[in-house]
Amino acid sequence: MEQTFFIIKPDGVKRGLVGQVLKRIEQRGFTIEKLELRSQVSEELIDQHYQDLVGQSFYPPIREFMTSGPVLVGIISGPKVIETWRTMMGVTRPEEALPGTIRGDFAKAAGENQAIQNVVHGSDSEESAKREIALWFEEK
Ligand code: DAT
Ligand code: MG
Repeated sequence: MEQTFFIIKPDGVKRGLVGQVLKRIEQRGFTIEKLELRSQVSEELIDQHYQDLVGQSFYPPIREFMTSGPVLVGIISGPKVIETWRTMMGVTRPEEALPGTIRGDFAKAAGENQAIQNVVHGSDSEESAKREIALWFEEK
């Protein structure tokens, strides 16, 4: 069965959105295979997670945001879960995310020079899902 990796980001946990996000996963019929609250994520782990973005000018605020508070991380499974979870999340920018999506319903638009805080993460391909599951859950 296909699996994907997701994060409820610090804004989602702080704003009390955990229940509503998990409800959508359950409602959609996906299986929660793993679920862990990580109270403090290291900068090193976030840099590895976002390895393709580390060099970007907007990246330092993202690192700061992602290490600013507890996150909930997990694995969900089901048919076509990678693509479907991305659809359920909505697009990256809160102001462009459609109503009905998690980001479109909950994410607050960022001010200038602020990190985009968009409530959730989801792996964007089978390759990313495998890499991210190993990074976050397997002993190194
Ligand atoms: P997504 O989270 O939709 O997969 P991504 O992987 O391209 O988007 O980027 C990861 C996070 O980094 C994203 O949720 C918000 C931030 N980000 C991406 N592109 C950005 C940009 N051009 N300016 C500011 N922040 C950005
Ligand atoms: Mg991404």
